Amino acid sequence: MIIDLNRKMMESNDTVAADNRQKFRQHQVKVINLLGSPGAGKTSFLEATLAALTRNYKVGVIEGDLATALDAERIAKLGVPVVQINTKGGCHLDGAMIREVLSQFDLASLELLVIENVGNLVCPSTFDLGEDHKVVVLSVAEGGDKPVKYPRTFLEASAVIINKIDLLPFTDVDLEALKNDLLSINPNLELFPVSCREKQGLTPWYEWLQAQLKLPGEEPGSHGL
Ligand SMILES: Nc1nc2c(ncn2[C@@H]2O[C@H](COP(=O)(O)OP(=O)(O)O)[C@@H](O)[C@H]2O)c(=O)[nH]1
Ligand SMILES: [Mg+2]
Repeated sequence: MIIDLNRKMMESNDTVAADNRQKFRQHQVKVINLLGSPGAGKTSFLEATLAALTRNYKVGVIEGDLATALDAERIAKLGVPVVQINTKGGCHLDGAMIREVLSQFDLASLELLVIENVGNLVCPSTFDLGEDHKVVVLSVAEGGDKPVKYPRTFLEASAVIINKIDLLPFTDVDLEALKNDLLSINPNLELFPVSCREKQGLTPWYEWLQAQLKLPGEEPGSHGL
């Protein structure tokens, strides 16, 4: 008899992720699973987002890392509740890891939870964590061929942050061609070209995020940013 361990593992992850999702809904917390290669700028993007958001929204962060707590220390400096998950070499977070740390947050008081996944364009995309949206940070320094080489991550995402546009003149990336490639993989993607370093292009992202955070019946923009 051949047992498909991979399928069994995914089935059990889906069950845990569904429980997580139910808990998030019960507490009206929106959850973003932030994906991308090592060095794409996930933590920098999160820092920029938190700086804009935490004036008006209560946000928590889970930092997934292979070995260190460096990113969690960066986030803690912003006064945001942050929990570090150390995967001890594991290449992705899974639903059970998230479930295990949820008791460390006061979910009832949060409006948004951002989970920075382990830097990797392959494994994290197959593990549902219970999030509302997967958001991918892709930097132009990685080269323009990454979406077509790693389509799965982009297929399941709601938005792609095209980061480091300040470096475009030093790369051979054609921004319009990159956008077309992304949309040919997933026509529903929201695309946000930004520079976290130069603080460029972030306003449309803040507006999109704010629209996701709106509660049923709430006026658009009632929180402001
Ligand atoms: N030039 C440039 N560098 C950036 C930008 N955003 C992040 N970086 C740099 O890219 C490196 C990796 O950033 P980090 O946020 O740690 O990436 P992560 O591994 O995806 O979390 C750091 O040296 C950042 O300063 C950007 O918009 N432009
Ligand atoms: Mg990081």
